[in-house]
Amino acid sequence: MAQIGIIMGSKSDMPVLKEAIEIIKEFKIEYEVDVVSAHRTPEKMIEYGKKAHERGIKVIIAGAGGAAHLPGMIAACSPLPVIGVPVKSKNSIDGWDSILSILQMPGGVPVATVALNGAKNAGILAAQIIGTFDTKIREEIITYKKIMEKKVIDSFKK
Ligand code: RP5
Repeated sequence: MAQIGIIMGSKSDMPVLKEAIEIIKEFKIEYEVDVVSAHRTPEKMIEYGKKAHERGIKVIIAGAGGAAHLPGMIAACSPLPVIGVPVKSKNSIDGWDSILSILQMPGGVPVATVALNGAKNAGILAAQIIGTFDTKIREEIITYKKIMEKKVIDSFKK
């Protein structure tokens, strides 16, 4: 059963969001992926936000570019934690439009916003949320950090 829901405003966001998918696969967490647009498929978006937790999803990663309303609107409809990924899309001026659309949420409706195109970190953060109650995943994250540390140290041995 999928525990992480990954959604994006358009299929054109996939080159960015695939970095979240890759790291979630590394952590061996089940996930689902879909295209859900706040503007083009608003009813599907509301349905997704209202029902994801009933399917067993624990955390949602939502990526969008330009006037990036998807993460905030999903957060408005869902009781689950939402991680927002601002995408530098073809309709984005310079990325700031996407960042600010996702970051500047009103009080009461948080979206944990990662860096521009920061889908890898969104995947890691989602895994860490799963790791708060799943010790096997927590161990995977501890191992991941150890390997990362070793790679950095090994990359610059004097
Ligand atoms: C946003 O508009 C999507 O999330 C995407 O980043 C951007 C462009 O979408 P397409 O015109 O490529 O479908 O809503």
